[in-house]
Amino acid sequence: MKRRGAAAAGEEREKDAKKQKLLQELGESQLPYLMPKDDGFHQLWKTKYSKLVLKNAGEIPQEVHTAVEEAFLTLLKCGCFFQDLVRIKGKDFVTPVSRILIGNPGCTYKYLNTRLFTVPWPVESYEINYSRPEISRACKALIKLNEYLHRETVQALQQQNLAETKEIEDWAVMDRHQDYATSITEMGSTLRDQSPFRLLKNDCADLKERTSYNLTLLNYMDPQEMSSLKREPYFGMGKMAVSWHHDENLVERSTVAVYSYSCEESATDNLEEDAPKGRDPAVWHVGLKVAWDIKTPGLAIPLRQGDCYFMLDDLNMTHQHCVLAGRQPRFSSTHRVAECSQGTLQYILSECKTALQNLHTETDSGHLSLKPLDVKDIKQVEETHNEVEFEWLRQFWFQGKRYRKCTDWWDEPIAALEEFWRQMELMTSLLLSEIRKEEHTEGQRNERIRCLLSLIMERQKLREEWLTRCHSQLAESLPEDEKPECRPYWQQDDPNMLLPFNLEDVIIELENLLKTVEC
Ligand code: A4F
Repeated sequence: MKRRGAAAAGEEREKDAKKQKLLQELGESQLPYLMPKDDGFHQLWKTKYSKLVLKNAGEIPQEVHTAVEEAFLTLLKCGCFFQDLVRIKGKDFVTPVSRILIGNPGCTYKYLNTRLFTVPWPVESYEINYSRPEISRACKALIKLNEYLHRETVQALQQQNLAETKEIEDWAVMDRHQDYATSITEMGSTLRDQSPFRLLKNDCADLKERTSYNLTLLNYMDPQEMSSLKREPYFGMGKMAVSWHHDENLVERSTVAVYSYSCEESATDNLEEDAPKGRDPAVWHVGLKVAWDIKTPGLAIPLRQGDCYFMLDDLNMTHQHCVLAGRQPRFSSTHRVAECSQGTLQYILSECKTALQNLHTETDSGHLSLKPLDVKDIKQVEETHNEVEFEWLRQFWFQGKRYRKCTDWWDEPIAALEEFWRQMELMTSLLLSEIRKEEHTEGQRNERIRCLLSLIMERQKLREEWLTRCHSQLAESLPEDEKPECRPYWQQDDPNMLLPFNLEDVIIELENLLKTVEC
């Protein structure tokens, strides 16, 4: 909210144009892709996809499979999976895949302009009420899976680092001739920083940061309930549950670990057809390709019940992946290190508190007034006002009452944020009164008006957009407890509100003030 916008939209348009050009160049033809049964698969994997690591179900302890299977089935039975009404390039779509986010309390994860809020998994010093005991058990199973995948990831990265370690060893051998024992401690910092030892020091901290999964996004889809899945456009890999993409909003170079659980076909459904040409449409696969590269063949990796895969290091940046649908329902648990510097409850509460420090309450009368604000303060207060309204409250209520299904954890924090937002509405109205008083020099006043105006214009634009989204045909077609709520919303004549929901008149007033001063 604070630092994105036009640049990101421009990037998106550029990517889209590139994608269209690529598809045009391809015409009717299709690019090659390999599967494990194909000649050359292992060579291609080793050379172009080495940061993809697979772990077959058979290599994973049975108790992990048993607990995770039970967790998936419980969450499905309790109605905890929801299709998201996401926004791509200004248009709304319902995802074919249903999801639930589970993770550290107070954490959120944003994908396709949708902020999902974690159903908290049990961590020390948090008391969490789940709506049913079996949901509590499911969350416990998923944090245990998280710990298991974390350990496996560290091991996989350490194995991949062997090559780097070898380089360090070679360096040390070379250095031994110059009294190796003293060289590490005594060499100057410049030399030490240029040497491969720098890698060792950084690797420890980075390894932890890039593998400490703070949440998992669970997916569920039954392809037989989905009438119109898209076909994979470049390679002819068949129907997709999720199109080609990079996972968004992750800590740079962090791993994504995926546990995949596809339900098994009954013997009667499982009639082998004549050796099919491409990938088997009955089996779920993950597809991979090198981003913006049509020379390197793609990969389609079959995923049997309980298989795991790891996208290590920068694989998610350099490559794109898609999920190719099989015939039977499938769950997955995708463990991520979400980049949440602006995505935790702790963060937004602290921003609100900073903003509200500019509101003074008189001890005896309780009378509220604004402390003197310079342009920098106005910017902080009004940006936080927009951030809490559009990145938290509207995002939360757009998802209906879904979070109540599993836990009441978010009720109190959202109520607190709503109260802070109310106080910020008061601050905006007090600020408008101040500006109307003309107590500053012309230059100062103009600067303050411009600052406030641009943030109020953004507020108005986003309110219109959210109001439209909440009443779109797609939104209205969702089941009752998933229906988006446009909140906060109030009528023009609401006596409890200091400013109107529709800010057009305020914008006109501020524009006129600017014009008057400039004339
Ligand atoms: O085609 C899709 O995968 C899709 C369909 C839909 N109705 C809504 C969104 C998507 C989608 C998508 C969904 C989940 C996800 O984790 C990543 C996704 O990436 C995408 C997409 C990238 C649709 C288009 C696209 O380019």
